[in-house]
Amino acid sequence: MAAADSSPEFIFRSKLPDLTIPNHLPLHTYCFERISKFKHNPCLINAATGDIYTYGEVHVTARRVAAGFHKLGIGKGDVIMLLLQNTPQFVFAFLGASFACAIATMANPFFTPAEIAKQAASSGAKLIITQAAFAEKVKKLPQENQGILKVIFIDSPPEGGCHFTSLTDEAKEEEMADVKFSPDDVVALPYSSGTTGLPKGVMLTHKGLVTSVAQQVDGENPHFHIRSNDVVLCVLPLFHIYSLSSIVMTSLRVGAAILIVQKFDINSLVALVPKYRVTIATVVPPIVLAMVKSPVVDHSDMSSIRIVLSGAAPLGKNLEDAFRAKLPHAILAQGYGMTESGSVLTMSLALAREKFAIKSGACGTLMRNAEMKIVNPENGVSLSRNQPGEIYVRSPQMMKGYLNDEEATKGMIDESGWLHTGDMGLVDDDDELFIVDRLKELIKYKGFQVAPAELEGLLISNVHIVDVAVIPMKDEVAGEVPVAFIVRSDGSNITEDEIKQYISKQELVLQCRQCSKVLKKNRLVW
Ligand code: 4UW
Repeated sequence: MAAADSSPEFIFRSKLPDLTIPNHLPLHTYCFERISKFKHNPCLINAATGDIYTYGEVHVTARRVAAGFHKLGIGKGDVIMLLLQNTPQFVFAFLGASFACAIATMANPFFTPAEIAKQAASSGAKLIITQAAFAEKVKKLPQENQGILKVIFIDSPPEGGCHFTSLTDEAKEEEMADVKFSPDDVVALPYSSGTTGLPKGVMLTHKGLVTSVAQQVDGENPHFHIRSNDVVLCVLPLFHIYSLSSIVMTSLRVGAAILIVQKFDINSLVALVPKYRVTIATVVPPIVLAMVKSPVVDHSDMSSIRIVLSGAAPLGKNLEDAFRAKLPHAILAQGYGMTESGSVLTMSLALAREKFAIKSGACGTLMRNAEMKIVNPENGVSLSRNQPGEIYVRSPQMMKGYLNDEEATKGMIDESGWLHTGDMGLVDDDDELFIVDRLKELIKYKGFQVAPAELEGLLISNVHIVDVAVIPMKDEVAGEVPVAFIVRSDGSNITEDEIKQYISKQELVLQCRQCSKVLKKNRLVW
């Protein structure tokens, strides 16, 4: 809604001074700018194998991957799908794509084949990098998806398949293509449903991501003070922008070690923390809950943890207080972000080098070099402090837009450049943001997005169903779970169980990006 013309604008800014951000640089150049200071320090630690890669090794490997992409014919603007759990190869491939001026689209490997196929087609992916565990899903990609040149496996490829080492072993760093770079080039293409509808490709540029990382860790008094001797837990999935930006890119910039963990399990977590002396745990509310509830935490050495950062979903004040009572030596802080906003928007200033006092329940304070407004959703009037309204933000870190969807882009970013988050919040007298509600159609299951429209689309395609509405329901462990209200078609007696079974056996049908034709089931041969 447009702001009412005559009313005053209340624009909030960070409590920290703005920065000069080198967002003319490519993302990889910015991240590795200070590498000479920590070339021999650990960069990636693979918790599954114990393998450690130094900064020097990660830098060389990423450049070799970029050269390997070039040899495969993947170049500027080409899309590479990363269908991976958390592994060092995810980071090599993401950085390799950045060096090659290509675009990484990250997909949840636990998606159904239909969801993977949709993202591969919509993004126009030319290459898929995955694991043997997901080979069957990738095989089910339709043969009509001609754009896909190759599937590469980071572990055991199926017969005739290609291994990740073929990228790095057969190419030398010097063989990287000489590409013409622009800061507005897209480097990451995560998918998000935003405020409405189906998942869409979110175009995040080098400039936007450099800005976002700088807003967090640069300056005399960094908002998020990560140090080169920190060990940062990376258990949140790398395909989500929270993990990629606020764990990986921030750590790379400052030279911290990133402990890559494939899957959250409280028992392995309490073993990993003392083993690697984890200092920063970046988590989502269900992990905070598990840490509070689990008795194993009481008997484990958690003394190395100095920061726990929670975000991606609401963290209740009671849970925050219970966590502080359990791990009093650690700073528990919240951040709030969104895929479309190029990630983090607000973060607790308890994480700054020179800390500020914070309140339980607050989602932090606006990042530097950004503006925020709180707007009455009924009449578009900008509100002053302590009044709840829709959160609008404007900053160079925001997305360039949705891929091939101008209309949806216009629905999210208005003509004055304000991004309408679809979240309701208020800014208090100390500049802290409190999120109070959500206006948009989005369900957050354990911090993961579930688009109601996607579930509704699946349900309505069943002949026994004539109408459906999917909404979130509060859940103590997951935060929210989807609940569907269904109107059966005349004469149908379909049961709840039959509907659940129908959902679990989804048909593989997708829209072809080029011709909008519906493609039928088929197989891709590699
Ligand atoms: N409290 C309440 C929160 C909160 C929240 C998000 O999946 P997306 O698109 O994106 C994210 C990104 C989170 C994030 C990124 C970087 C970062 O440093 C950080 O700090 C911890 C967090 O979640 O979902 C966006 C939607 O998720 C909800 C909110 O509705 C938002 O629009 N959300 N964070 N702290 N709700």
